[in-house]
Amino acid sequence: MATNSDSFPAGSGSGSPTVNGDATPDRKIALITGITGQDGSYLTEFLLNKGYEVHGLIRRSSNFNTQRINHIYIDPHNAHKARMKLHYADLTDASSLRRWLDSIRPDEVYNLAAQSHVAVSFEIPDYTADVVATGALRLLEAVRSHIAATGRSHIKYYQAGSSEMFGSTTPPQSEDSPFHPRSPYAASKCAAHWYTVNYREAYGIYACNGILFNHESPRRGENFVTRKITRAVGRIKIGLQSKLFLGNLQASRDWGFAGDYVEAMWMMLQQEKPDDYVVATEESHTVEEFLEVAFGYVDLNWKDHVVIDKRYFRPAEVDNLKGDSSKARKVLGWKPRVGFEQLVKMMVDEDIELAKREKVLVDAGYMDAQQQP
Ligand code: NDP
Ligand code: GDR
Repeated sequence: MATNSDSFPAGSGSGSPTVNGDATPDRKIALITGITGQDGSYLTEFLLNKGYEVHGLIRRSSNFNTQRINHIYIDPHNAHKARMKLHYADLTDASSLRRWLDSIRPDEVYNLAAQSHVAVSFEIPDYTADVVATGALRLLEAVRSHIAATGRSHIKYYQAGSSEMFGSTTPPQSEDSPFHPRSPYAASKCAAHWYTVNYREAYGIYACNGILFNHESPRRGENFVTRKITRAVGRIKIGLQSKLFLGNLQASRDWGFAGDYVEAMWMMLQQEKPDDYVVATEESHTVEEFLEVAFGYVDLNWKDHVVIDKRYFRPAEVDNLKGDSSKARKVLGWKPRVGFEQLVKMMVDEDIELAKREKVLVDAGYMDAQQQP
């Protein structure tokens, strides 16, 4: 990211001149938690293209965690027109959330931050609940008290809800389907969902829940099954790896493209009234079908490489998710542009290129083939 790393993140520090809420009357200001994640990066690009000023809250880590947004970062010391600004905060730190809201004075708040890995949530349930459930409550409360203090009642809030909340409910799942969460992550997302509904009903806040089904991309975290598969396909094809260890291949998911889904988030906040929406492709595929397409695309047979490893099975599984997104299609006018096969091929293409770059490092002796950068 920044060559002058000491200065990062841009705009941090109270009273910083780069924090300019309400700066330009015709420019909207968005605040995004989870900006360094898959969706945060696509949403930032989308909002910048719409002319927004985008502020992202990032958490402190011992290494830079901004790989997904490096390409849109402009060092504020080198450019006056940097429209993406980053600030240190954490969903576990209520004071940081209120402080940045007061200072940035956003028009729209997108709460995307989460410990978002379902399997990991069984390992760290307490932390997952703190970030995913109570973190959303902290942010809603910060919005409520910010509005009470400033009168800025036009502020809008988006909550990143998940199809995991439906859990074992029979598909197709719509806004009217009951929740039956099957993990600490999913139960925490249900709490965040109801906090959002409650703050809308109790305080009249413009707050929406997007209930998004799985969405993927070349920027997907490498320990989610789709990216784990496409990374392996790239590395196997280039000769850096031979085996891929996976868990349950029979689970079905409604997989869409993240770039399409961030548009739906924005659309929800442009309506006259706040509401909750399911966002999905309405098509479901098993992990095995994903394997068939991904390996088949580069003339490999997944059965020659995949090894089942019990460690990747979950204490409780979500077997079948398939959304009914008719409300979002009708009310928002949203529809997905990228289909299943196109998505898989897009991810494989990018990961083949990535594996080629790794191979150069391996051949030059800068990297061990077992090690990933
Ligand atoms: P990612 O895991 O890629 O990104 C999560 C983001 O949250 C990262 O920026 C991460 O920061 C940040 N974060 C984690 N913990 C904290 C914390 N304590 N305080 C502040 N920030 C934190 O998720 P996605 O982009 O895929 O998903 C975005 C949101 O949508 C999440 O809430 C997820 O649960 C939800 N969702 C995702 C779906 C999907 O298929 N992708 C489907 C439905 C819902 P860092 O980079 O430092 O780790
Ligand atoms: P999910 O995504 O749990 O649906 O949550 P993930 O890709 O982790 O799992 C999908 C399915 O694949 C099966 N699976 C494996 N999963 C992983 N991660 N690793 C493996 O080796 C493996 N083998 C099989 C899983 O058991 C599961 O059935 C994602 C996250 O983005 C959440 O934050 C989001 O809310 C939901 O999607 C919608």
